[in-house]
Amino acid sequence: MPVYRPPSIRPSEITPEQVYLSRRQLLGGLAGIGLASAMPRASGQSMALVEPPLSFTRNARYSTPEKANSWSDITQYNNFYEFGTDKADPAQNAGDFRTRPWTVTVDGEAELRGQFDLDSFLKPHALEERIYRLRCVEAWSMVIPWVGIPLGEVLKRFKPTSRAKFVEFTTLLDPKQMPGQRYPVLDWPYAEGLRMDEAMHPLVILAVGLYGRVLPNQNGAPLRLVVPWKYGFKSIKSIVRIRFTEMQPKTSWQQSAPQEYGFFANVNPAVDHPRWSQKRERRIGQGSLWDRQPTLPFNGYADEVASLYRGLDLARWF
Ligand SMILES: Nc1nc2c(c(=O)[nH]1)N[C@H]1C(S)=C(S)[C@@H](COP(=O)(O)O)O[C@H]1N2
Ligand SMILES: [Mo]
Repeated sequence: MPVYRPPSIRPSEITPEQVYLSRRQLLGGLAGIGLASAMPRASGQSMALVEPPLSFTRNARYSTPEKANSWSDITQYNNFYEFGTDKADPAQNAGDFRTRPWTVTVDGEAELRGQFDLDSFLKPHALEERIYRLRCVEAWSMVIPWVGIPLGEVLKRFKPTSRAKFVEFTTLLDPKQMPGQRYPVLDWPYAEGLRMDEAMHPLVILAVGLYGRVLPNQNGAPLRLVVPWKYGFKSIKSIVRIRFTEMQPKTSWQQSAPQEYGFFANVNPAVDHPRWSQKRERRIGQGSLWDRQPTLPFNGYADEVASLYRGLDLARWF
């Protein structure tokens, strides 16, 4: 992946000292309640922690029994190039990112289109918790307890037409707030896409929270996609636009390196990345740097999704 190093800013520099201290005090005060062990002690936490916990039901059918990664693994080891390319950058640089008010635009091949305030966009849907594996194309993985809503139910509301063959997602473009966008690391804004049948699959969610709390900014607040059988880069963050299209949309990673990042991006241990093997992966937070576990086809979700790709040569359409 391209390398650039934005100036590194400590949280104490980007947050008024008073706010920074009161957040830390608040965190101290959380010790003793159920989630305390999973809650952050280090710097870089977001204001999400001062919002009330979300109410949701757990979806056991679509949750892995594996042990979830800690709050600090999930919120301090991130890919969010809009806030820098180092894993620690998003937690350091996204703290003041404004996620309200937030407008989601729905357009393209659908009977209903329009601009929606995030709260009205989400309102018809009940929140669910789903514990999913996330497999990054860089050969590491995590287990994350997301809170969100099934994407398919959202898309149906807008009555896609028969010409809608794909769905395109776009991240906010705002170089003032997103320092990484001041550098040509990717062709901003970040964009991703799914084929319509993939998008409608019940495993795909739009996440608004994790560990029962509002999403920290570095994890893609206020609204991000989660597609558990695909490499993490499909799971686009801070979405402002959802568009139904007839043609396959261009995705940022495909445009930057088409031979390395395909449109489908299905986790496939049999297809190596041109620069490294995909056979194994490192589970963040477990074992030593050298411990690797086998990568499962479709990231372990083959029973649910393999049928979507029947007849497709997955080595060619990677
Ligand atoms: N807008 C945007 N979305 C993004 C990215 C990004 O750089 N920008 N990185 C992707 C990659 S490569 C991964 S692995 C996941 C990481 O999600 P997490 O930081 O919440 O674990 O976000 C994905 N979504
Ligand atoms: Mo990734």
